[in-house]
Amino acid sequence: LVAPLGGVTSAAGAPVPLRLLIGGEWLMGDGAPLASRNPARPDEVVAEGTQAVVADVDRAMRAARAAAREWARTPIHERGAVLARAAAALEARAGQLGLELAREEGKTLAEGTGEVMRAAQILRYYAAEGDRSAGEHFASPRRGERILVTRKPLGVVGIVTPFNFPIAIPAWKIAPALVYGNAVVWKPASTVPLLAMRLAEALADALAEAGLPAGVLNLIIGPGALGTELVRHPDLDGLSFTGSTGVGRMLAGEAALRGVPFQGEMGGKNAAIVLADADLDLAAEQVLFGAFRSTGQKCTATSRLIVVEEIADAFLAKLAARLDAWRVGNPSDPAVHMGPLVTAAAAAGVRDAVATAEREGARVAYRGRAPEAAMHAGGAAPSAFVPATILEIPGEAAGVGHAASSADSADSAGAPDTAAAPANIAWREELFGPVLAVRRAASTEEAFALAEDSEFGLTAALFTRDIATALDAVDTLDVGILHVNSESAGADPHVPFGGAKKSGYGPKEQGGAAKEFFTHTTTVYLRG
Ligand code: UN1
Repeated sequence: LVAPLGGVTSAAGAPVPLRLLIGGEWLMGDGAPLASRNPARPDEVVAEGTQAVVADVDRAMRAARAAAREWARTPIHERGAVLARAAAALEARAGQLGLELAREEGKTLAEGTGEVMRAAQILRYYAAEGDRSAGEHFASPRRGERILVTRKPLGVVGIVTPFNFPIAIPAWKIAPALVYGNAVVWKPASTVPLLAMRLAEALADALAEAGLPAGVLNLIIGPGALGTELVRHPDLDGLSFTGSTGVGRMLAGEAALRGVPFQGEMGGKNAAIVLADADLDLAAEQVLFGAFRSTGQKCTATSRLIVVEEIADAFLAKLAARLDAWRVGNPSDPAVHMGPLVTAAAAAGVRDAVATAEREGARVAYRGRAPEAAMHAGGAAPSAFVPATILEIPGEAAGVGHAASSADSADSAGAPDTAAAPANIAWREELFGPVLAVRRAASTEEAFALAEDSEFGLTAALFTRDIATALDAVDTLDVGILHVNSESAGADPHVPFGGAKKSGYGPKEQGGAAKEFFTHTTTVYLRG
């Protein structure tokens, strides 16, 4: 049965020992040492231990396979009850987990606690889906026959998740996987091992309390290469991935070779379009949230701003005033609005990209204050902080009616293929940091064309009071998610989530889409 995580708490000071969860037991990996650090205080180790090796992936897959059959035959209501129990455990510990999110990932306390509550909401949603589950029944063209369509789990599914929502994204994959009867092998980003252990612990404890097979959820902490091992494992029946487009497409290729379904939620370069008739205060608030909450580390983050020329200066001034009022610092301090990036290495990458953008002609329209020296408690250690930065990108008009032709560039991996695309890294690439690239548009039509000037298509945000313009955006913008008068980030468990172009591959997540992905059907011709 499940051993507790060693009664481990994470009071600052004592690193939590890392464990893998395989077949219901918390085990040490046989691989290289790994430590996660507080990005705001690099001398503070949050969790440490050893990582998994390839053989651990195999053990986890076997454990999942051994548990899968009994789990699939457990009534869906009982499977749902496990999720509800785990949701209650997360809620009861939301304060502590929110603090651990701040310490290991760098999210502010408010966002971290909010993420834990959201994960609980997701688990409850899928628990209720168990109660709602229904199949289909058809009449038959033949006498004395009925046709039923039943849903069955895929079997053993792999789940590969990023660092940026260390609790919520895994929850929205693992919850549907489990409730629809699959066993899971989960490989989270190795930068957030403690948070992964916390979610796994809530679920494993709920399974143990219900006397259900412990190997239903297995946790493998280790390098990215283990994701490739997972998708190549002969026992794998499906893979759900969130992360970069490059890794996602590689894993999708492996899954295709194996003939197993793949669900990929990948990058974004999401535009906010602010038109002259918009409520500019609302737009400034929402663009600020979209671009800089979670320090810009969301695939749904607003990383491009397209603003019509006549209000551009006024709007940028509003944004700057709001940013000036933001406190940047240690995210464990409840007064702080923006923390560091997840690691100093990630921050160095964003700083380099900003320098490149400036060399490529971007003008700094705003650069926030760096946090106080006290944040750099690691002395000489490189800082994980990057100031909020707004870059204005010069460029030709976007070639109205032409730029949109990049829409189906799914096979052009990386190369900008639009003549009008400015060759600026901050406009083109997902930087995953607090950087907003701005272009001015002469008209609504040009603003839409600029929004379409991207190889990504996850979300967009449009700020206007005109319903006809909003409806036009629905038809014009090739995105998976469109927000009218709200920020580009955000997701709800009951509606599909996922993107177009380079942002997504395979079935979408959440809502009914999750059931489609995590099950397959058997059509039963039934005669008495
Ligand atoms: C959100 O916008 O609240 O990695 C969720 C990401 C997305 C989830 C975004 N998969 O940022």
